[in-house]
Amino acid sequence: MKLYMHPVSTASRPVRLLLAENGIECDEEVVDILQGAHHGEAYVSINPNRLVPMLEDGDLRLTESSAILKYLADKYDLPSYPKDLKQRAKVNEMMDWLNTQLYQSFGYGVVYAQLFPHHRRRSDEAHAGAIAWGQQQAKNWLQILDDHWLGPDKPYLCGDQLTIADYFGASVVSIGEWIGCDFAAYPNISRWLANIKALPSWGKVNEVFDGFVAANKGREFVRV
Ligand SMILES: N[C@@H](CCC(=O)N[C@@H](CS)C(=O)NCC(=O)O)C(=O)O
Repeated sequence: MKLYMHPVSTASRPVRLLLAENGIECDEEVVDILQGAHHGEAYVSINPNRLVPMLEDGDLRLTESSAILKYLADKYDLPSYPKDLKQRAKVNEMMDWLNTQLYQSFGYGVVYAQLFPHHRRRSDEAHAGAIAWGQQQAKNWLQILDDHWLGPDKPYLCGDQLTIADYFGASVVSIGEWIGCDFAAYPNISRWLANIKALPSWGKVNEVFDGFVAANKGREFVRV
């Protein structure tokens, strides 16, 4: 099995966390998305999306981090993707919500918009307006994550047990650290994120990402 990935990538980090936490052997190939390697012929010919991660398992090529997490959890029979119909439906619901609601507005609308030149809008005014809109949306979703999905008691997103939604969600939320967000305004998110960061493999899997976070300390950003 081989994972094409980049260690700083939001969508690659949860897959690498699942692999590390469960001691699953998997070759890794870094696709240097920061240097444009995902646009090179070699990678485009196997993944025209030009995105990471992508998993190769024999004749299977799988994109979409959420699908990869589910595939690996099923393949290795992991308890983090429950088999019970209703419990699994709740994990799927959470992952879809994270992917389509929070990640879109927070990741693309706020964080990437401020970090990556290819996310810049046509004029300064349009760019600032897009970020302000993303910020407003992201704050709404983060408040809902804090109040509704987590609330004061749940240690994990889907209840008392860690699930693949936590691997995914922790990556999506922690990208905010890249622009200096500390989530102090969201006590339940802070508490939950600390639970996921306490996983034995978190530090190692996220060390490159943490380096990027440290490099941005002191820079000005629009935050949530
Ligand atoms: N929906 C995809 C998103 C993948 C994605 O956005 N990958 C980013 C890194 S986190 C990427 O490859 N970006 C390259 C680019 O934007 O040029 C997934 O969940 O796997």
